[in-house]
Amino acid sequence: MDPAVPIVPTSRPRWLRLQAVFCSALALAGLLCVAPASVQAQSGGTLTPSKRAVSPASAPTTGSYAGHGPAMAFAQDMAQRNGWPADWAQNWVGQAQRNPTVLRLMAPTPTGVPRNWEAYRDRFIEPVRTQAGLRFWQDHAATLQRAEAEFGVPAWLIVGIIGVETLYGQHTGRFRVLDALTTLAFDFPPEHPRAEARAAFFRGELEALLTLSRKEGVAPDTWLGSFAGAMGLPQFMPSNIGKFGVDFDADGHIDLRNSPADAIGSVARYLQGFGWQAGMQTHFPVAFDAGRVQLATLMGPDILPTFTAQQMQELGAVLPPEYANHSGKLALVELENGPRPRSYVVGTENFYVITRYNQSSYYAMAVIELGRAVEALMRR
Ligand SMILES: [Ca+2]
Repeated sequence: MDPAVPIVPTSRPRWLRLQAVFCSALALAGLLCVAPASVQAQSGGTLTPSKRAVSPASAPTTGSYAGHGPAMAFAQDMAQRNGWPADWAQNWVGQAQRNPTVLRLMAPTPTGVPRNWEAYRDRFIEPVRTQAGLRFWQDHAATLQRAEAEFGVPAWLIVGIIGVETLYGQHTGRFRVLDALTTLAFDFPPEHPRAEARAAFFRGELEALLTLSRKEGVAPDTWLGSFAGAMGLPQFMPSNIGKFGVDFDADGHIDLRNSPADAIGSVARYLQGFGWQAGMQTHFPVAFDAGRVQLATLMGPDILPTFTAQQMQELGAVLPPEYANHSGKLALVELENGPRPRSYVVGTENFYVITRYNQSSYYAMAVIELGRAVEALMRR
């Protein structure tokens, strides 16, 4: 969950990704060819490593942030705000190492690469991942059931998210989070269209990391995660661990890297916090009345649920009879399929909740389909 980056942009490029950064999973999945672009978010990073080389002339060198003016000043401010010893904060920020790989991976990816839902889907809904998901569900069935009872979030959705993010903990990231966040906070790539805002975001995450370290009683340089600082099975950013982390195995610590129970409870609480509604479908099929469909109007709000079922039908969408009177707001979701025709579904408010984890309709669809595929294996 790094905020940031949609792995694959929604129907139009966005710079906001709320939760997850599964860079390791993406890289392994070879998604670079699928995603055009952007990966940035409020919280996070880029999912799709850029192929653009960092020019040697401008590439930051490695080195510590000890003596770095803005970093040291920020450490002092943090200490004052939080009542920490100033030398403690400056010592840890000063020990952070500038990491050029983090900056290279965060740089915007080239645009113009066609998106391809079918190719994207095939990377995630495949036997290795579904079998790992089956084992995860079997191993943690009681915990998943407890999370569903407590937070109203179904097991299949939690299983889908953790599977897409990290292949059930197999790829949680090997970057030192202290280095990644400090690098992004003080050396964010200036060519990024929202460099200032992104750097400010990462300064907030650095503060959250130090807060978390004090709370958990661990050294700030021990955390490992993605290049954007997302950690553990569900790839939570530090601030989201603070807001949504759950000690679901009741051992006194929130440990998203080593405790599947804590990861399960935290994912469920996160989705509940963003408004998951138990029992509501995520999406359903749609057809169009070719003679009167107003596609541009339907696509206008992108994935934000905006239309009533009645309004959608007035704009030429043909909904399945069982959803013709759906009571919540809806969005038309468009998925590109490379050179083949685009496909469409109608997303409900619950579909939108999943995109709060990663602002991408492709991400949400992959999570849903993986979770449902594993659920089917469980029922076999
Ligand atoms: Ca725990």
